[in-house]
Amino acid sequence: MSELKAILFDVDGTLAETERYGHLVATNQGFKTCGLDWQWSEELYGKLLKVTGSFERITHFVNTYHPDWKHVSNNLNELITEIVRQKNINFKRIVENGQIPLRPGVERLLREIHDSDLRMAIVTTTSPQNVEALLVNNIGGDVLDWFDVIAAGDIVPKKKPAPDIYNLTLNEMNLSPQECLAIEDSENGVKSATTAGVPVMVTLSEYSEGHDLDDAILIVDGLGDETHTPSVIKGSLNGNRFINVDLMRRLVLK
Ligand code: XBP
Ligand code: MG
Repeated sequence: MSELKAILFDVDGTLAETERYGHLVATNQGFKTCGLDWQWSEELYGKLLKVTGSFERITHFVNTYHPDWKHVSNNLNELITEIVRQKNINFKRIVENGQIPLRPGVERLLREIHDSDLRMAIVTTTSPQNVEALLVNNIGGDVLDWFDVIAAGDIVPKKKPAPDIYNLTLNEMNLSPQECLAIEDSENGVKSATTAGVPVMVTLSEYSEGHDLDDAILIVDGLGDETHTPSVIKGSLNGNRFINVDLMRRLVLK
């Protein structure tokens, strides 16, 4: 039996629908800025999301769909690095324009946890700059201080589904996996948390369809709030109308 001490939040798909309306749009704009006629459809992007990290994802795309390009461009890594740089500029602008709101119930839950005795961390494959832009532009103030750790991007050798980013977070917070609960939206995220031994719940996002989420202890279609009770795909809300601190404590105790 463990007592819950911290909630570990994924970002993309979990806190906000950043993929379809943010990273995909920003990446396509980045291709154009770099003089490339590559444009990813929403469907292709859904397939490419199995590779986490924009740099890794674009590299996979070139190797898979444009293998000839390696011979044309004398430094593919330099080109992809520039595409990602441009993409993050675009993503920040999209977020700052207010086009990527937090999902329903996310701010409510973050505030509830912040006001409780529980700790919080961000555990994500995206870059720290993207995390900061999303949280500061949607919640503002000292929101970044709410998190003991913001574990993001290239600070680990292997991104999700590898457990590295969760292991790093547990180490920095000096917590055991069983004292935490991860909130994720994807197969890669569930695998990463589970491999690190962290119990994980899923809030389904627009790109969760078809993902293997079987290792999650609870699957809902959103966090819910006073006006909306989420649908439960796996597990139980134990009499709660939406995801809250009390429910999450019981999830881990079980
Ligand atoms: C999702 C990802 C990220 C984003 C793009 O991260 O895999 O790569 O798609 O962000 P998570 P970057 O679900 O772990 O938050 O361009 O910064 O990689
Ligand atoms: Mg995610």
